[in-house]
Amino acid sequence: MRRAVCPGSFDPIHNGHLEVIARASGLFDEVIVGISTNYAKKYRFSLEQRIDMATETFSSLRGILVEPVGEGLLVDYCRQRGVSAIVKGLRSSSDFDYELPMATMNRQLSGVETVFLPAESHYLHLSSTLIKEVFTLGGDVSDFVPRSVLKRLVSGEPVRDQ
Ligand code: COD
Repeated sequence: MRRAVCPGSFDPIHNGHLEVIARASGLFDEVIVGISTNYAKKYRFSLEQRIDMATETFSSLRGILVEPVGEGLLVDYCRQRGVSAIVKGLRSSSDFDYELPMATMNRQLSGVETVFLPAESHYLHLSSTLIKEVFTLGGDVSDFVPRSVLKRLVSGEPVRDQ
């Protein structure tokens, strides 16, 4: 079984993420949407909420699992879960500059390869940060996020403790 992980903060998950994850699932037998925790980062949504939003989004799709990847090295998680590839979406050359050293480090540490998928042109501009800003300033983000996310943004669901 060829298993890959699509890691990210997913704070919140958006349609650019969805598109890359769906394409990854066509390349691997199983794709794990790996929700990361970095205690240096301030998230809008708790880990539990980020997991719930992604789980609701992919609930009807076979071969896509959602789980936390912990706060340690991603390659340690990959070893524990039998993951052979990390899949990342690339929007721009700055994404590439940021991702390339991590991909090289991860391969040298563990042999786990990173597969880069170019972002769909329609979603090149999407980031979780921009979506939160547009929403906070009163913009309509319904074309950019799945229903599970819109619901929580609109309801103003507060961050739940983890
Ligand atoms: N279209 C396509 N792909 C997109 C889009 C879009 N519009 N927006 C984002 N993406 C991609 C990103 O490029 C990224 O690959 C992924 O989706 C997740 O995005 P985010 O913003 O939710 O996630 P980040 O950038 O906060 O996540 C960073 C990671 C957690 C993936 C990274 O820091 C990591 O791998 N950490 C693990 C810890 C570790 O092992 N560190 C040592 C590395 S050598």
